Amino acid sequence: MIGTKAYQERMFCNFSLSERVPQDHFLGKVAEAVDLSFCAKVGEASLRLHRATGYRDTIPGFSRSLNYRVGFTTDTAFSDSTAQLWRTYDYLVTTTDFSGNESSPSNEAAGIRYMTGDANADGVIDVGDIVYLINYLFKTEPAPSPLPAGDATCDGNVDVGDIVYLINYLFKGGPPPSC
Ligand SMILES: [Ca+2]
Ligand SMILES: [Ca+2]
Repeated sequence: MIGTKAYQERMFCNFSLSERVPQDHFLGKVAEAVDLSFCAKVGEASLRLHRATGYRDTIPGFSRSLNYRVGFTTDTAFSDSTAQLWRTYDYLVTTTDFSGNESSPSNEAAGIRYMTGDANADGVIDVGDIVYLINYLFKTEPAPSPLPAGDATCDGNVDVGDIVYLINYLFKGGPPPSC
């Protein structure tokens, strides 16, 4: 109607995403999808979130800007397929409603893209990773970092089964680590 100004609700005026990020949230393996389901909790459907946007830099403390934006998703997961292997990034996540209002950013969280089975983090899976796991498990040498890089069996544990799995993969035609 002429002379009537449509009211545009600004849903994120008091919305702080950083208060909603779970304390134990860890971006972890950035080559895979980051779980963003905490952005829209059950019972808060009225927020009508449209998308989540990811920002990253290699130096903590960066500010949210287009220069650091790596992509967005309308799903409850975000994947940074451009992250370099074995490089640590710091990430921020924001959410945007259907009116284009972008929330305040989340807390920063560090993530590294690693290769499962590459326990010694040199970019290849070879006998060096078997030796590294033996030294970690039986000689108190340092653990793979992050630890899941040594979990060749993808069962959530790093143990002798991962050594056996890598031996089978490298020397007996077994399947590669696939998680
Ligand atoms: Ca390796
Ligand atoms: Ca394992």
